[in-house]
Amino acid sequence: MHLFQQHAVKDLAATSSLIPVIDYGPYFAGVPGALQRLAEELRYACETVGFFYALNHGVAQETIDRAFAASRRFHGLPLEQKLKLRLNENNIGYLPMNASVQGASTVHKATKPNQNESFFISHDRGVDHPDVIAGIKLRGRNQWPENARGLREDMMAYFHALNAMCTRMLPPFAVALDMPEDFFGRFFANEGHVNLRFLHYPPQEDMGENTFGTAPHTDNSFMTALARTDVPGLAIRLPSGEWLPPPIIPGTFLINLGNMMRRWSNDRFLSTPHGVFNESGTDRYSIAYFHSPNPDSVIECLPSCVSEDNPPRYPAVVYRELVLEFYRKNYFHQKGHESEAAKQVTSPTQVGEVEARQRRG
Ligand SMILES: O=C(O)CCC(=O)C(=O)O
Ligand SMILES: [Fe+2]
Repeated sequence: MHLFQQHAVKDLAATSSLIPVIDYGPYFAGVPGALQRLAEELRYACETVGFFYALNHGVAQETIDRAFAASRRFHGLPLEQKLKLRLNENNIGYLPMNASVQGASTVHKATKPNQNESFFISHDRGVDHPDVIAGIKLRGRNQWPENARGLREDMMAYFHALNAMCTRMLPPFAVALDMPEDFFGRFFANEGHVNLRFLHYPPQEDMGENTFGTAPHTDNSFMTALARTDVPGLAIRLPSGEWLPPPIIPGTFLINLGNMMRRWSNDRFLSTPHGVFNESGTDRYSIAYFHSPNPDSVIECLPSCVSEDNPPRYPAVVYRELVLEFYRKNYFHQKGHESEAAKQVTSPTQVGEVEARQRRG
C-alpha cells in the first residue's frame, strides 16, 4: 500500500468540498466590488488548504486541447530524438524517466527516481535576446524538436494564455494579503521566471510503495496552474495529514500555491504537498504551469504578514538563488546533485531501457 492509500481521506465527498471553486468571472469582467469579494474567498482558500479551482479563468478550451495534443505528439517522438533536447542547466528541455527525485522536498523522503518524463519550456527567447547574449542563468532559450509541425505554436499559445491568466490573477492575491493591488506586478516585470511542464506518466510498472510518478513535494513557484485529463493519479495532503485525490471539475484549472507564496506571506499562505502515483494502468498526461517572479527579485516577508509577535521567518533572498538550489537538489543532471536515487540510475541507457519496457507494456 502506498502513502496516498495508507493515509487516504475517509470521507471523499466531504473532503473534496474543502477545495473551493473560485469564480474569476466577475473580477475579470470588472464588476464593482468583485476584487474585494474574490480576495476574501482566495484568502480563505490560501490559508486553509493552499489549493483551489479557478472557474471562468478566460483560457479557451481549444487552447488547452491543442496543448494536450501537442504534448502527446512530443512524448510520442522516438526517445533518441527527445534525448537530443535533454534538460539543460536552466532546466529547459526534455527530462527522461528516472532522472529526477524530490530531493528538495521535506514532505516525504523519496528514495526512488520519479516515474515521469517531461518537456519544459519557458519564454521563447531569440538568439538576439540581451539575456541570452549575456548568458544570464535561467534566461536562456527553449529547445524544440525538428520537424514537429505546429508543436511550438500550440505550446507557446498555451504558454501565453496561462501567462496572461496568472498575470491577471496577481492583484487578488495582493489584496488577500492586505497589500496594494498592484504590489506583485513589479516582481513579474521583464519576464517572470515561468516554466511550462508537459508531463507524461506511462502506466506505472513498479507499484512499490516508494515509487511515485512524482514523489510528494511542494512547488517552488509563486503559483501553479494544473491542467489534467480524466486519468487520476494526483493526490494532495490536507492539513489533517490525509491525502485527497482532487476530483476533476470541467472548465477549471486546479491552482496551488508554491513555496514563494509561503515565504512572501511568512507562512500565512500554504504551499501544500502533493504527488502523483499512476496506478490507472494507462498513460497519464498533465500540464503544470509554474508562475514565479523575475529571478532578480528580492523576496522578503511582506510587511502585512510580520509584526513584533510574528517576526519574519525567512531572510530576504534573491529568487534566482532559491531556484538554483531547488534544481540542484532535484535533478540528476545539475552540477552538485547528490542523492541516493541518482546512484540507482547508473547509465544513460537505463533511461532507455525503462522507456522501452513501458512502451512494451
Ligand atoms: O502531474 C500532476 O498532476 C502534478 C505535477 C506536479 O505536481 C509538478 O510537476 O510539480
Ligand atoms: Fe507540483
